[in-house]
Amino acid sequence: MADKRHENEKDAQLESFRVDDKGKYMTTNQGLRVSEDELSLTAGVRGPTLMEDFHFREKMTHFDHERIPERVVHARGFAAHGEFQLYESMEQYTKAKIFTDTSNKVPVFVRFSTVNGSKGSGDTARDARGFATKFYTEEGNYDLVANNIPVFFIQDGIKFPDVVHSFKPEPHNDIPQASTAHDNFWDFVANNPENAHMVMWIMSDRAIPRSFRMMEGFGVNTFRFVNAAGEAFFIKFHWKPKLGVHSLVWDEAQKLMGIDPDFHRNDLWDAIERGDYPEYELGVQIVPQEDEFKFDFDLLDATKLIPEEEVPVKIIGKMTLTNNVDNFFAETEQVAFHPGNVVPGIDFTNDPLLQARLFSYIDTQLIRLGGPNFHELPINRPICPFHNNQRDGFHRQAINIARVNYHRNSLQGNTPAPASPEQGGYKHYEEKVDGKKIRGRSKSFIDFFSQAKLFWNSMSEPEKKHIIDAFSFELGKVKSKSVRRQNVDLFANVDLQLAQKIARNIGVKPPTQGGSPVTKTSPALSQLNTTMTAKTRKVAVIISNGFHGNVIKSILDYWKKEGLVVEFISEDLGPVKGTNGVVLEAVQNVYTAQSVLYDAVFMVRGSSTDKMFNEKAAYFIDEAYRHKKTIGAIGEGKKWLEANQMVNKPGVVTDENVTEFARHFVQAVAHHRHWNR
Ligand code: HDD
Repeated sequence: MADKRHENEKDAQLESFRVDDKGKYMTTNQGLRVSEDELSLTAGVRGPTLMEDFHFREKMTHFDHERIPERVVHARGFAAHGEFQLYESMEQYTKAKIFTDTSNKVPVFVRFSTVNGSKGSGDTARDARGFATKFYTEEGNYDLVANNIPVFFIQDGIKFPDVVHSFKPEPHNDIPQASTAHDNFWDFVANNPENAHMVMWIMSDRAIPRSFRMMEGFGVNTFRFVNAAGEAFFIKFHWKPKLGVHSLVWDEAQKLMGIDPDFHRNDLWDAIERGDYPEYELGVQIVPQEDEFKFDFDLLDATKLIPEEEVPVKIIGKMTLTNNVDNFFAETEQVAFHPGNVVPGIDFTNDPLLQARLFSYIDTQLIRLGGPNFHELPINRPICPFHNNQRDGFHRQAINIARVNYHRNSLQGNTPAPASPEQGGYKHYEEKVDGKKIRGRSKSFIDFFSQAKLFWNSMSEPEKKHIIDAFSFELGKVKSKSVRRQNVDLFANVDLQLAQKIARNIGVKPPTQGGSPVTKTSPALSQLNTTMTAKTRKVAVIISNGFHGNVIKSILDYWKKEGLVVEFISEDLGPVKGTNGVVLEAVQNVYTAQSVLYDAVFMVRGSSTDKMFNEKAAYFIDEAYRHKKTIGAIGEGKKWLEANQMVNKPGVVTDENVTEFARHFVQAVAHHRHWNR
């Protein structure tokens, strides 16, 4: 791994825990040098293994206990280190140092995840993605535990076990893995209409991101900022990726589950190793307390978003991911997030989903990480000192030297002492709360369909088509006809045409009435309105010996300048020689490379005498074309496009002039996909 370590306080702390075994003697965990690691201690070469073989027992016992329970949700994840830099002080709204001190770069650790699948499932499943960030601030750890979808399935956390049970593999046979295309999930959907909005998002392109680097992140719940004067503001958090928000197509996502189940992991890892550090801007929507009831939905309802056109997202800083982890288990697996990890100036609201979250995250770590001391694990430790009277428990690291372990005391001057707010002590926002103890839901939470319709209205035509296709795929897999029909009836409340189209595709009688009257749109919700750039997009260059060295070199030089990443595919792995002494390195051949691994294709070579090559190359281009990707060809390569009637089609670049070709290709790649093909 290239050493691009970005030194900061967290990195320095982690450094003290890093262990390098290279060049060292092998020892037991007690430090005793081991003289033999392949042969057990036995009574004679053909005799039984002896109990006294402590080395064997230690090695085997440790191995037997290597696994810990996977996360009950978000089991499959991938993480990186980075830094957060604030653009401007937000002191008007919050006293949190992380949001007021622009001089400081705050170390962060970010874990991306799918929600549904097991730890060993594929990256490109149709699912929400987790986007959890731990800020190691000087006032303590602050966790922003976000998803790439701004709303949630349910309004009250007491239903979380129900929704999760419904989408996980069914209990009788543990099928299907990492998929919501089954009866239990859709039975839950139909019978819990509050999830209609979230399900629209899950059926949309947002649920099959192109890359972790091309996803938004949303805090979902409404949080609170509190400034030094004690004034509070409602806050929605947003991460906006600098590369824009882009998705795969469903056929591609399904194929990637087999061809490269680690597609998103590889993408993030490689980008960081190359120095293409992923960047996300942090934005906040700020609502003054007095505007709490200004909206046609309830700010405390996590199934609703605040349209960006109504309350603009104020961009306040940028996060850059600069380092891959050294050890997946120690860092990515053992990191423990908790929405309740806040700092002075950031507070909660009465959102019943958030309130439930505040209980669940600590509770789940106790079983997952095996005790109450997981905050001492290197990845979870704050960079600031921490002192209290908590003691003991499994795997305690700290050796608390004081005799006193209680408050109040006289033997230690009543320390560790609580701090006043002026001294940095956290003080909860003093919200007046007065009510009867009831189990009930506010009437302001009851509109389940207006924002689902707002989302539908805001989609472009291709996005709408993808949503219909996704519903048809998922509901088509549902065996119960009654559940299929119930869902069509549910989504008829959102949009009649949508429900009718799905009904036709899944063998259910199309509904004749329904539909939400909402006509509003929110352009910010459509991925067609996102940043379009070719930067870091991956191009497959299909090439063979004898290519025109100078021409290809000038194209590649230009693309490099524009930030494209190229990979050469030839008949054989190894050097590919062109004229003018230009030599390229083929790292893939037609046996290993598949079009779904790339954003675009550049055909330099013509057909071959090798039948297999011709078949594979033809399939490669055809598949890329069907997935609406940019295709470019020069010279001999053009024959492939002519043979497949692709010439002059949108996103197919064939300019004769080399400079124009290189430029137009980049422009086409920046488009992401050519839906008008
Ligand atoms: Fe959660 C993990 C995000 C609702 C209970 N959640 C988890 C992770 C993310 C989210 C990103 C993975 C963290 C990591 O990488 O380790 N969760 C969300 C968002 C929600 C949400 C954005 C909607 C606002 N979650 C939610 C509710 C509950 C939970 C309503 C329970 C009442 N979530 C958990 C958990 C997990 C978790 C069971 C499993 C592993 C973990 O916490 O550490 O506690």
